[in-house]
Amino acid sequence: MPEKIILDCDPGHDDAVALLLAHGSPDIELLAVTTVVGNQTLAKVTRNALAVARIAGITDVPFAAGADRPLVRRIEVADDIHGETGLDGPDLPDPALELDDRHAVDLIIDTVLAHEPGTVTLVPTGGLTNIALAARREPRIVERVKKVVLMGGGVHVGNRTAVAEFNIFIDPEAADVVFSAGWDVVMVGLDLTHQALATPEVAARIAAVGTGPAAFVGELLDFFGRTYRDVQGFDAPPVHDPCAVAHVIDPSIVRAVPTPIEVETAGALTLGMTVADLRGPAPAGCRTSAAMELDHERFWDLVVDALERIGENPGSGWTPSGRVQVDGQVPA
Ligand code: PIR
Ligand code: CA
Repeated sequence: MPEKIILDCDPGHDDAVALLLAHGSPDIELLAVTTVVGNQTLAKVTRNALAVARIAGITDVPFAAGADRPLVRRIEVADDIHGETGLDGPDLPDPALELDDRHAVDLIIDTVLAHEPGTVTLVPTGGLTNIALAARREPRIVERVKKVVLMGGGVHVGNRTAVAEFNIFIDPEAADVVFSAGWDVVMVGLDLTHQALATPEVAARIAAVGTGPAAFVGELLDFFGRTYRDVQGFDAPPVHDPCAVAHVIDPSIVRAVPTPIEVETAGALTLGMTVADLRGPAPAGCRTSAAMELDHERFWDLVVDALERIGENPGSGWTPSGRVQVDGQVPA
């Protein structure tokens, strides 16, 4: 039986890959997609989500827009990494899908309550504003969801600050609500996602799929690779968000260990840090875990397999720009 998920995202290059993986994987049933302010404004990331849906050929999944700002803090976007549109690089087609009328928080709640208890997994890959609001608005979903598998945080690493990861840092109060709500939380943080590098070999495998959607991923990774190189000094970009989807598909590919984790909301130097207690075995009843070890080969197998299953999509409204070399080399 495929795992039922709701993807709450802020596309975002790696969010787009997560959406393609979720759509193309035979082990995932994508119930709904919701958007949240993060990498760019809500309007931009929502448009991006709909454009990616068209390229992927997603026609029968509800998409809804959610929070346009964090619970308490000012909006902070990641235009240094994701560009002015939030999905710079490829030219995007006009969306074909209409947004659902509901607010994302209502779509999340309705979708969870419409399915059997313990069957729906939430997969947030942006700030946690929508998820926190949903948990507060309808506490029954905390009992009903199977688990929350989120991309965010990290045990030893930060990217927005020395110790804080972007998705947690932009809305630490929401992250605190989500980590302490009482449901199972798997933190797929930077310790794990910095192993999910789109190396030249990976880019070559994706190019070899030879379809429009795969070429689209190639153009995304080309832009993302350039900014990651220029801004953060990486040789190859870490493709964070599909790691959370991969954990849902097969936890032996994205391996997590039980660890108590709390979110810092008051620190002067440590705001947004996910503080993991690594002393000894986790106490009985610990509901949080941290992903630490990636099977790189099998992770990219999942992504390539999903792209092969998606295949060619004549209605995508998208053609490659020709700006990306397809021999696996990232142009200088
Ligand atoms: C990636 C992101 C934000 C900032 C940087 N520097 C890199 C986005 C990704 O979409 C991912 O979900 C998470 N936030 C990684 O921090
Ligand atoms: Ca994201």
